Amino acid sequence: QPGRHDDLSVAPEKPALKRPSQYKVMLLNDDYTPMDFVVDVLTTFFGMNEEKATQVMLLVHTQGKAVCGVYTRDIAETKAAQVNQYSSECDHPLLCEIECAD
Ligand code: NFA
Repeated sequence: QPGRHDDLSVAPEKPALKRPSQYKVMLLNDDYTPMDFVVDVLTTFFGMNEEKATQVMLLVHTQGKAVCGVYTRDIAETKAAQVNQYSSECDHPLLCEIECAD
């Protein structure tokens, strides 16, 4: 019949898309890693400027841990692994871990 609408265009299905889970990359305090090295890690791996990196480093130092950034799972895992490998290569005990943010 003329003028009849196609059902699909009238009632579209909701697309089956979910927002990907977000993960926090946490930096952990220790008694041995030099403060300058931590600032260097935060500028190199997390794109922070010197001032922001110093703030986050001091937060980790005083609170025990702090968030360095929030990413999707693959990116968060890669960042943490890169930091842990670099620290180990430089003979510092500095560690990152990831935590689900949702
Ligand atoms: N606590 C370390 C020190 O006193 C500095 C540090 C800060 C280490 C943040 C790890 C993370 N040298």
